[in-house]
Amino acid sequence: MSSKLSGRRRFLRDSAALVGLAAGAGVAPSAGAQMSPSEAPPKDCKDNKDLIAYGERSRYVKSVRIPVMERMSPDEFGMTFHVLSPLQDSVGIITASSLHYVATHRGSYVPDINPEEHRLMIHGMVDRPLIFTVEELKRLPYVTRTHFLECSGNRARATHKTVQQTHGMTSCSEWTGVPLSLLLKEAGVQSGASYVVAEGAETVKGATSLPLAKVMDDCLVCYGQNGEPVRPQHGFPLRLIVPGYEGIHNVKYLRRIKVVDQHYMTYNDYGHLAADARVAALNRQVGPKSVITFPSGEQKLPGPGFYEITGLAWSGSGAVRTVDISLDGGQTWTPAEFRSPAYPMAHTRFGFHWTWDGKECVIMSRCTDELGTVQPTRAEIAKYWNQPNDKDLQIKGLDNSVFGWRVASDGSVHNGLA
Ligand SMILES: Nc1nc2c(c(=O)[nH]1)N[C@H]1C(S)=C(S)[C@@H](COP(=O)(O)O)O[C@H]1N2
Ligand SMILES: [Mo]
Repeated sequence: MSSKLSGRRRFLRDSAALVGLAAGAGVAPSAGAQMSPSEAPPKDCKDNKDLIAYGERSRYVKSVRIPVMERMSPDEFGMTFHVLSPLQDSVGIITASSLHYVATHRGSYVPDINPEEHRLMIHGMVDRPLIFTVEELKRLPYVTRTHFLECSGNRARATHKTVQQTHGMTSCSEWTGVPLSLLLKEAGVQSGASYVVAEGAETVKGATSLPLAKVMDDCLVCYGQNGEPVRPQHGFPLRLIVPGYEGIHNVKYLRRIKVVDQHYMTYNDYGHLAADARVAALNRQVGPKSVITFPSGEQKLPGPGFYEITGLAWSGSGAVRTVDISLDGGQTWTPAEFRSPAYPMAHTRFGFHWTWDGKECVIMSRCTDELGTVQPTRAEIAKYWNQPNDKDLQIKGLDNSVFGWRVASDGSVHNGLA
């Protein structure tokens, strides 16, 4: 206890800004928190039916998703494919569903599915083909687990300014659903089966081939996300969660599971299949990855003093074991602390006490997962692929390279690749 207290005193002493904050705490709101006289007073809940029925966040909270830079959005058909989560404002490990990133295959609208009409069919190499309504699925034993999703398009470029742009195609939810293994055991998988093809119900029929072993291990047919039904953008009424596999395998609007004897080509394989086995291997399970969300691009430190560096780490191979922080562009590393549980295949929140001396520096995070795999640096990736480590480095598979933010002496924070 005494060490905790002395630790706390040290943060306050180390920072002029925080001393002011501590003295004022609980006394008066800061100027920024006061309502300007020109703003209308908020409506009282009792006068507003909508606010009683379904809550809204404070009108002072402005954090929003944005489309990716690299694709024209909306496109010539009026569609937006990839929408980025505002990681710079994230706290804890759960992404609010309304701020979860969205990735949609080319040509598909978010379908408007009536759950009473929706069916999930299990067929192919099974003894008893089965068709479930959503209500029937909900009567079965279920589990709730926390898992991240990440799109393989989530790669930092030098042109990106914020962590939303460099890393915003990952999010983490609490998912609730029936283990797919339970449904397959009911159907009776025949010998010789080795894969399943999972298919979505929307116009382009997003589909994926998955190894039977993975499916029997931990895949979930989910109807719940963060305490409510999965939202339409994330697959309402049923969505397959394939923990740790890159986003594209997590089929939304799930309507069909066909048990088969080999990998079948699907819409998803377009642009994702690779002749080089080393690239192909990278295209399935997300490697250990992490990013600092504060301080991050376009944020500004008011001056030297104490800051809590914080960020997210995750791995497709299991739980995060350690996160290290470098304050000198990757030359030396010091362990960070966990600020959340480290669930398998879930975002894990880390924190690190930092007293900034006001000098320019590059801050980085590095994740090691429970298999002992360490998040690679760009230099290591370049060496592995026999490429020069420069701005043109083409990282194959999902980019899980160590990433840094450059903190300039004026406190402004910039993309370390720029
Ligand atoms: N049916 C269907 N499933 C889909 C997609 C889709 O367009 N249709 N997009 C995939 C891709 S590319 C990703 S990265 C994830 C994104 O999930 P999210 O939109 O819920 O974040 O869903 C995958 N599942
Ligand atoms: Mo994706």
